[in-house]
Amino acid sequence: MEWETVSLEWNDSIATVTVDRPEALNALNVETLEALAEAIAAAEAGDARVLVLAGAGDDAFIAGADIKYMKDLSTPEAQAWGELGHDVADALEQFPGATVAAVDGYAFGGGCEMAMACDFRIASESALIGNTEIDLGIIPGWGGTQRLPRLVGEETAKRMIFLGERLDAETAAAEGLFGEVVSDDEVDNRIEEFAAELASKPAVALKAAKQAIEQRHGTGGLDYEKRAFAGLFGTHDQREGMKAFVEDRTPEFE
Ligand code: CO8
Repeated sequence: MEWETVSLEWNDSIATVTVDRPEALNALNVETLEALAEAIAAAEAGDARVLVLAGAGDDAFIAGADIKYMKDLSTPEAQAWGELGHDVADALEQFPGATVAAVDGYAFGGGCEMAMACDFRIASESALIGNTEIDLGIIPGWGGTQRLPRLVGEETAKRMIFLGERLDAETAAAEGLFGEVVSDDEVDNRIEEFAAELASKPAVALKAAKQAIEQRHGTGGLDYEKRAFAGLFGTHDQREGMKAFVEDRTPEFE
């Protein structure tokens, strides 16, 4: 299958899914999210033992959901948009093989959320990550309110989300958001090596271990987040926050 903004490449049983929208620092619009969903499904259908999720180029993993698309959405439209992103994040979380986010560059908002839906996050030294949605007058809408506290603990997650912190790689690793940080030159090799090691393990046992670990999490929080996120669309702060990003100025919140 061919997609305009997503590619799927195979190296034996390792599938690499790459988001490629350089003009928007790999931000996710509807077309790209739909392509991602199809690429992940194709990797699963091809029995990938490991899925690596990456962003094309050195500047960005995924700079978030596409703000230009999102800025004028109504609540029902935001609800559908939220569902689509949740479906992709859930597909990553429930992928039968191991998943690795290769975070080289910006991973903000929805980019951070896609990375958190993976089993592992390996970052380059220059990567920056955060659930930055608050500065747009919204909340994390693709699972961040549930997955961030699991990784970093509740108080730290609240600090990061309430303040919209943009963390450098070293800080993110110290807080538990990155599993590993590697120099910019070495990060691709390290991810290849780690993926090969994962792929060499017994696939059925790895899948069982992953599913057993996932049993700890219910879906109530994710469902609550979907409703809360959509409900913020149309508020003054959401309209102003996103308009200010597009106009490249500081927002004036109520
Ligand atoms: N959406 C759309 N376009 C973007 C985005 C984005 N998230 N990020 C960057 N771009 C575009 C810029 O507008 C710019 O386009 P143009 O050249 O046409 O003006 C181009 O990419 C390059 O960006 P910059 O010129 O800003 O590059 P810089 O290197 O100066 O800055 C940053 C890079 C720091 C990444 C900056 O672009 C930035 O802060 N981007 C926004 C990051 C952000 O806030 N992301 C979170 C978005 S909200 C979100 O993800 C919600 C997820 C949940 C959705 C749930 C839906 C229901």
